[in-house]
Amino acid sequence: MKKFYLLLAAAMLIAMPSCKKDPANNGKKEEAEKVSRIFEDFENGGILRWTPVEGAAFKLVANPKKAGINTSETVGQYTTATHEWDYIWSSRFGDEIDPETNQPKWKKDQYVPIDFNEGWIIKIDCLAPAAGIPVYCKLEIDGGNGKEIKDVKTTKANEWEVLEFDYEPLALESGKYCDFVICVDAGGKTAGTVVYLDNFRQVKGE
Ligand SMILES: [Ca+2]
Repeated sequence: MKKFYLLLAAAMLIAMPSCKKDPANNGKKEEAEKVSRIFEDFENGGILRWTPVEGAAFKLVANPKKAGINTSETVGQYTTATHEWDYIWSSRFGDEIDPETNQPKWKKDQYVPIDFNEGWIIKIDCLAPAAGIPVYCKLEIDGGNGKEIKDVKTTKANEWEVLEFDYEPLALESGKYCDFVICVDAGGKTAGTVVYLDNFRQVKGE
């Protein structure tokens, strides 16, 4: 009987869920990802059109630190402004101008709304000068009305890391959300902080 209880206790230990949700990864070894969609990798001019707002600056640059988890060629460079809520937003417009409307053409084929059946987690690679910088990631539907994750901060200085945004608790509806808003140093007034972003992707959880 004693042996039975020992076995039972061992089985319960094995069955106990491990703590897998770790928004900022906190130095944990990255498990193999099941990437269902890549939204942006900034290679060859990038996939989306990014617009900086409230004084933020944003441009595509050569990867300043090809090492660790990100050895790709090109990344997005975000420089913060004194505004508490400076940000960048993505849209489905390309840089090509439609001669009829004189407006940028839509990139409809490249940008369909997110299907959360393919995963609730959005991951972004980030290279920051310091740990503890809050990075908000908001998903928006046409015309605004976004939902954001506010509890993610950088955890490393001068080293690529993965920022993880889990939208499952927000129970967002599939087929509606299509644009990103990224706010670095969210709520802070520090200007001139340069943070690099790359590999915006949708990942299936365990
Ligand atoms: Ca890249």
